[in-house]
Amino acid sequence: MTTPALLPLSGRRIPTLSPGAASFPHHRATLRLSEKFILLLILSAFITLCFGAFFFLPDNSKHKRFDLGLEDVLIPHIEAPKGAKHPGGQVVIHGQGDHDEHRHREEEESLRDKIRADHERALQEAKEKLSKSRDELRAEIQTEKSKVLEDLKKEGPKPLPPVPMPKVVGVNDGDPGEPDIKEKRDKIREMMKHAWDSYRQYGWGHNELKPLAKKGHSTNIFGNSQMGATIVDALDSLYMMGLHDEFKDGQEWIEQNLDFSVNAEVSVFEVNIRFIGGLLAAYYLSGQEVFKVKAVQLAEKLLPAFNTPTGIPWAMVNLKSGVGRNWGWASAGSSILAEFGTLHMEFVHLTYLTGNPAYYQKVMHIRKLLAKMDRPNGLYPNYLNPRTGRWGQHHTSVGGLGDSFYEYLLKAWLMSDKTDTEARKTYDDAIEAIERHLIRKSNGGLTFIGEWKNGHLERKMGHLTCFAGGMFALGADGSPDDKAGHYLQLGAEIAHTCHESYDRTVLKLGPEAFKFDSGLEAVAVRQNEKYYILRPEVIETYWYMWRFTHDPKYRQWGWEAAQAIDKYCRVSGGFSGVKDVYSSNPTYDDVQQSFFLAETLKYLYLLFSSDDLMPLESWVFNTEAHPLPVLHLANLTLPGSQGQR
Ligand code: DMJ
Repeated sequence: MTTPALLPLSGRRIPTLSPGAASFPHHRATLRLSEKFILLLILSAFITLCFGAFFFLPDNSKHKRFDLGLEDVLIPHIEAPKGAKHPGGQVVIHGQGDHDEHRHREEEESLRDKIRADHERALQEAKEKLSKSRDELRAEIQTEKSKVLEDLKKEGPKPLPPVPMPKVVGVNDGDPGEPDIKEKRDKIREMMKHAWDSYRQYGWGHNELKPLAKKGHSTNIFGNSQMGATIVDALDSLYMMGLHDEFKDGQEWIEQNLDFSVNAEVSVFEVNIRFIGGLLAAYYLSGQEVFKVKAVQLAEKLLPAFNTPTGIPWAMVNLKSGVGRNWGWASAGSSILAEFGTLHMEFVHLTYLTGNPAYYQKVMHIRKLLAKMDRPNGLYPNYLNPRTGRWGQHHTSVGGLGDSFYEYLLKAWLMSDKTDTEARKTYDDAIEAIERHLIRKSNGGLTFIGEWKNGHLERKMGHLTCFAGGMFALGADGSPDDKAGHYLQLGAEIAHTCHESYDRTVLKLGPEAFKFDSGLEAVAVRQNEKYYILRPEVIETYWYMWRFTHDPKYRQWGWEAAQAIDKYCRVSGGFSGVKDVYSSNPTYDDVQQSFFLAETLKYLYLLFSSDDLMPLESWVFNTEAHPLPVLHLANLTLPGSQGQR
């Protein structure tokens, strides 16, 4: 087909002029005719020139061919004629001179015929095009375009390369044995069913549920589209709890409705931990391809977020346009440590499953960039500007804005079967600085993790920070200088402090943030810090501590929390957060968060299951509690990883 760009678009068909038409249009029409003629003339002259030049070209056939020695690379393999040396060496011909000369002449002749025919065809096509109107040409281009699109659609997404399924261990019933524990576990499964059924009935397909208004709900982290966040987030919990009909129902919705070609601006971090993490976990647990395919489709849509001057991704990206930006509130246009630092686990799995090195390279680039930066007091500030590559405000926390960055360093090491020692070392160094500057004991003897703000320690701890108890316990084994005992102890102390923050409230549910100041110990002061929104972090730490110590108090504390949730957060349309845990008559926030099904109920269920359900030697839970299998990277090279590990 003639390249549309070469077409003379101004060369419309000459309009038939009615008598009495003004002379100006007639003049323009005459000009077009001559333009057209000149163009045709130039085109024919050019073709004739090429055609003629061909006959004057030197005869290259007598020259040695392939003398650059590149043929082995560019041409798979050419069988050398008998008696000839391998191409690239001297060609030795055995008494066939005349015969070969004759063959060359014939080849040349047929080549010339072919070129002649091609040129004539091109000339003919050009003539035809010139005789068409602009509208006709437009219509032709449009038809071609639609045909290409149609063909592309028919082809569908390219199938992913098959890769060996990592060892999937411990996906079993996890029956705890003891009847009283089993009873508790059954109660948790019943709570899961109530949360799911309510969402199924009132919020199906929406991101979350408003359990009092009994309708769908969404926050800006998912954009303005209905992406079924609760379905994706809940899948693996349903699977582990043996709720297989519900799982199937969710799978069907995903197959038929989950589409990422939407004009929605979403949080890269949230979509990664909830959707990609959720889909990957559902894939590994069930083996259903659809989850893997959807995870990869979504990941493709997140990649444009990395198109920044430094490669540090934007916080948000529009799934359709690929345009990214940062939160308006984040220190002078910064990206957030806990957001761009919480992609590693999922992205390594994406590269493993697709063979596409891009994912791995993106997250390794972030790691390398951070490694080169100066850190005030060895601490990582929560804000980093993706344009300049400089830190924003010097605020460090192990809670909101910082938390899962540290978690993913440790888990990158665990997930690599402990071969990613760079990640482990970075984690150890970061924790050492945190212990030195952020971890203190209160007057009443409670260990807490404060927040570092421009050289000053704020003696306040967030509910989010409570996950760190579990993280310290998980990282104890393998810590430097044989400090395993110390970190397990630190995990226990944080678990205790966080339990106190629950125990010192009226509802026995923890506030969003609590202080250790002016005689205050683990209690919230400000009204806007007294809410509980069904968060998992405290229960998460109980579960890890249970796995590592089997101290029954962790099951006891977990059960207290489960009962409190069932008593104060349960409503007929699901579960809701409460606005004040110190009030005996709390009001609801009317949101059933998707992480309640993904994390809070899953950790509770695991707490009352036997340890052989999802053993920690084989699975690593992402920050949204989606389990990903350990990859035995010692036997595996990830595409794009050469020389980087
Ligand atoms: C979850 O989405 C994840 O755990 C995240 O890392 C932080 N907080 C929420 C739940 O509180």
